[in-house]
Order: sequence, then C-alpha cells, then structure tokens
Amino acid sequence: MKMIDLRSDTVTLPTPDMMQAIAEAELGDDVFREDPTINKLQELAARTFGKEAALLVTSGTQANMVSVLAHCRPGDEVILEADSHLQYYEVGGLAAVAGVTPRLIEGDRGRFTAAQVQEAARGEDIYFPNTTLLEIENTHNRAGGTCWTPSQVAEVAKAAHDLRMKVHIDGARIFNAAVALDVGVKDYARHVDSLMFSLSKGLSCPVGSVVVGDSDFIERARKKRKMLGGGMRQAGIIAAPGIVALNKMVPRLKEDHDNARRLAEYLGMFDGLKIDLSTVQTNMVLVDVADTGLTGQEFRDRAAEKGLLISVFGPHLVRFVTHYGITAADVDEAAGIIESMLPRCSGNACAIG
Ligand code: TLP
Repeated sequence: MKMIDLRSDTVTLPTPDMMQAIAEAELGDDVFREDPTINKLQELAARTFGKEAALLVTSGTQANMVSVLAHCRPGDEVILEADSHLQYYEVGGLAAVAGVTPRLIEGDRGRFTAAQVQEAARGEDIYFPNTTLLEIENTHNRAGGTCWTPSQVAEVAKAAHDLRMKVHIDGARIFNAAVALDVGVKDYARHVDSLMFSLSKGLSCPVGSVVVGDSDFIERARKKRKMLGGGMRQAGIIAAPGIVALNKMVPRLKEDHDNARRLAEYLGMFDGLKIDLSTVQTNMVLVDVADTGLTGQEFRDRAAEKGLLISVFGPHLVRFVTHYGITAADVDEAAGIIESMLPRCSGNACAIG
C-alpha cells in the first residue's frame, strides 16, 4: 500500500544532488578541524546568518543542549515558553544534563512579549537563581509552526539583554519563518547571541543541525559538543548535503506552506475537525479531533490503516506536516483519506468509516 507520510518534515530523503554531494565530499578529521566540507558548511552558515562562526552538530536536541551549556552554569535559570521543544521534547536535558531550571512563560501561539520576560526575570536576590538565558522557538512547533516576526524577536531580546541575559533561538525551522514572512534569517540572528537551525527537517538533509554565534561562544559550544560525544570525524558526508540545502532548498519551502494551507482548508470543511487557521503559517496543520469521538491515537491509527501517517500531538490533537516529496496531489489524497474516516450519519445513527 502507498503510504503518505505527514508525521514530520524529518522523514524526508536526501535529494539526488545531496546524494551526489555526499559521494564527492572531500573529507578529514573534524575533531582536528580538518574536514574541508564541514569547514565550508560552517563558513557558509555563519555568512548566511551574519554571525562570526558556526558549528555542525548531530541533531537539533544537541544544538540546543550545547547552546544552553555554553551560555549557562549549573544552577542557573532559563526563561522559555511553556510548550517549547526544549522543555517539552528534549527528555529533560535542561535539568539532567545542563543542571539549569526552567522558568516558563505561557505564550500566545508560541510567542510572548517583553513585558512577560520582565515579569519572569525576578532580578538579583539571595533566594533566586541567576537567570542567564532566554530561549525563543521560531517557528514554534507545538503552536503549529507559527512565526515570530523579526521585530517581535528584537523586542523580547532587548528586554532580556537589558536584564543581562543571553538570548538563544531554537530555529530548527527558522527558514520556514523567513520564507513565510519574506524576511532574511539575518533579520532574526542580529538580535540574538546564538541560533540553531536544522538541516534534517524542511531542508531535507539526512542528519544534522548548525549553531551560529560569535567566535567565543562557538568555541565553548565546540567543547561542550565534544563532552556530549558529538565530536565527529569524517562528517563531511553530513555537511555536504547541508551545503546543497543552504544553496538550493530554501525557496521551495513555500511549496510546503502552500500545501499545508491547502490541506488545512480542505480538512476545515469536515464536520468534527477543528482547525485554527490563524496558526497555519508554515508547513504544519494541527487538528483537534475531539468531536469525532476518537482520541488522537485512535485517529492516527485509523489513518495509518488507510495509508496516511500523522503524529499525535495531544489527547485529541493530531499534527500533519508537509515537506519535500509531498505534492498537492498527495495532500488531496490525504484529505480524502480523512474524509473517508469521518462519521457518516443517517437519522440518529452515526458510523465511523
Ligand atoms: N522536532 C520533531 C520532534 O521532536 C517533535 C518534530 O517532528 O517536529 N527544536 C524544534 C523546534 C523541533 O521541532 C525539533 C524536532 C528539535 C528542536 C529537535 O531536533 P532533533 O530531532 O534533530 O533532535
């Protein structure tokens, strides 16, 4: 059976250009900084974001962790949004690995304001931890791929800097935000101390994320990466598709956004499904299925039986993600599968298909 896989943009396979770049990559030992392909990717990433330096790491989770470790000391406090990936999905690494405590802000579609940062930062007191880092997630995953504008980032970053905090962006999908709002990624990076983006999500690479920042920060992050076991050797085979991604894969993200919007509008017509179209800003669609009488897991399992893979995002919430390899026709087929699962009512009796 053909499967349409909308679980995540992490399921993408490398493009033919990426496979060729992998085969032809010049390699060396990156712990000695001798892999020319990694060095090239890092220089390209630093230039793209207008920062001094960059570091290739194995994953988005490792990118966030080396950033927290490079900015904070054990016992410090980090301010971040309550549903942020770093808090929700990174296995408690903030506490277990970095030894920092989270101070959570309730966002509005993933975003919060300078006033909320000022309120959360309690200032100097014998009783309080040192609050040393603010984290922003753009696009915000659990809010449904919602975007911060550069001026919203500038506003909260200024508030944090005035309070002597550093600011880190989890920009796993920062290119989705930049394409959706037609702004440059430098427009975000210039306001913050560090930013990470993922190669392995919308950009379609098999592995890797990159952290950017000033040279001192990147040197500290490099050492933390080594400590976490992320010092890689001939990892130019990972960097080579990353170079292809930065050079070629960004403009096509618009196609994913158009497909997500198409899917959201299609699904929004079905009784029993609730979608907040205001959150459909990039390549994700969150759907509340409570009114179908199914849990998120039951809904996901029924879709899978019919050839459509999606993710459970809450007791009654599921997520669809569009990506490279998914066409408008696939989206229409996916919506058709969902339609075939919804209750068909006659008189007082309803049956789930
Ligand atoms: N997100 C994954 C899952 O972990 C939920 C997904 O399918 O969306 N930051 C953000 C904003 C992310 O969405 C993710 C991955 C990460 C960090 C972690 O990246 P990896 O999976 O490379 O460690």
